Amino acid sequence: AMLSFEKKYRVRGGTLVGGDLFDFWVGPFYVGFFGVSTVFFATLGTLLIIYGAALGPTWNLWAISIAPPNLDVGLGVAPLREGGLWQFITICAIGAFVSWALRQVEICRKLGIGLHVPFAFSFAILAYVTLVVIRPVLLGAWGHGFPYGIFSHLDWVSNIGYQTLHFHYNPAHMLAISFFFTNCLALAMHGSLILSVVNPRDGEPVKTGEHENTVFRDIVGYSIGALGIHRLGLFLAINAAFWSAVCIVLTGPFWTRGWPEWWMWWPNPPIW
Ligand code: BCL
Ligand code: UQ2
Repeated sequence: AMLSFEKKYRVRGGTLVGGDLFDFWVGPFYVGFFGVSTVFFATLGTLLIIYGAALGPTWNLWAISIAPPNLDVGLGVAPLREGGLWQFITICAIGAFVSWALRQVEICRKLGIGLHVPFAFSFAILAYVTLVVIRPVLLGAWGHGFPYGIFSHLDWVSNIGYQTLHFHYNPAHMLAISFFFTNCLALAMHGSLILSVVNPRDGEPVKTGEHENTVFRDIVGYSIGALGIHRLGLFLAINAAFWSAVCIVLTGPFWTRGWPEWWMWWPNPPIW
């Protein structure tokens, strides 16, 4: 359902490719060239996953898994049943994620707003591409990608973690986790603050920015401000994804020993 005022924002133009050709909506959804390509890649990828599941030994949703090629395939192309499906699905996934980001760009251009949303989403794509393309290429085999399955990808994470003895000692992993947790704190503070000002006692008017600032000045002596909290949130979220990508690309291509060993400089500083 389109709200009456939305119509005036449904403007022509802003497309990156195809001019007016794909410049249309389906119900509430803007389509565009990248809407078409998103649907194409997402549908093809999903069908390939279902095909892979049909080839496999089980329909148990938790146990279905589509594995990358064996390591001896290196960076070559594998037969469909021996990792080729994984390669095909990976191409579809990247095609769909990048199409989705570019569709966000077109919508932002139409509306004349900043590109912050696609910019932010691109960090999630970066983390995924690091796992299934950048790191496998650096290590010389597609087999270093993670398998597409619920429990199988958890097993992959655990195995890769223990290969370096203690993944908590990976300094970029530490940073990423700290950003995820701080992000959670910031969103809890923001969400609860906004709900608190729009839910005053019965009969009282909804409160505004003055109250928002005052409650945190009274509690911690500082308010970051209504715009500031959103800048902080975006900063924390982007850094969480970015340092995740860094922590996994370091593991193998740039650090092959146990992560605890990376800290061997720490007990021998020039001071203490
Ligand atoms: Mg660890 C990775 C936290 C313990 C080994 N670990 C991560 C990071 C994150 C984390 C920092 C995963 C998030 C990420 O990459 O996001 N680990 C974490 C925490 C603990 C922990 C908090 C903890 O103990 C409290 N980790 C351990 C233990 C090790 C270990 C010690 C195992 C024994 N950890 C590893 C390994 C890895 C991690 C190995 C990684 O590879 C992973 C990492 O850093 O990967 C980069 C990034 C986000 C994405 C990749 C998602 C991308 C989304 C795409 C673009 C879009 C999807 C669309 C979707 C399909 C459509 C949905 C449609 C719906 C209808 C909406
Ligand atoms: C704030 C503010 C908001 C907020 C929040 C704060 C009016 C509506 C949550 C409080 C934020 C602070 C004190 C920063 C916390 C820092 C970290 C690293 C978590 O001041 O302005 O706007 O939502």
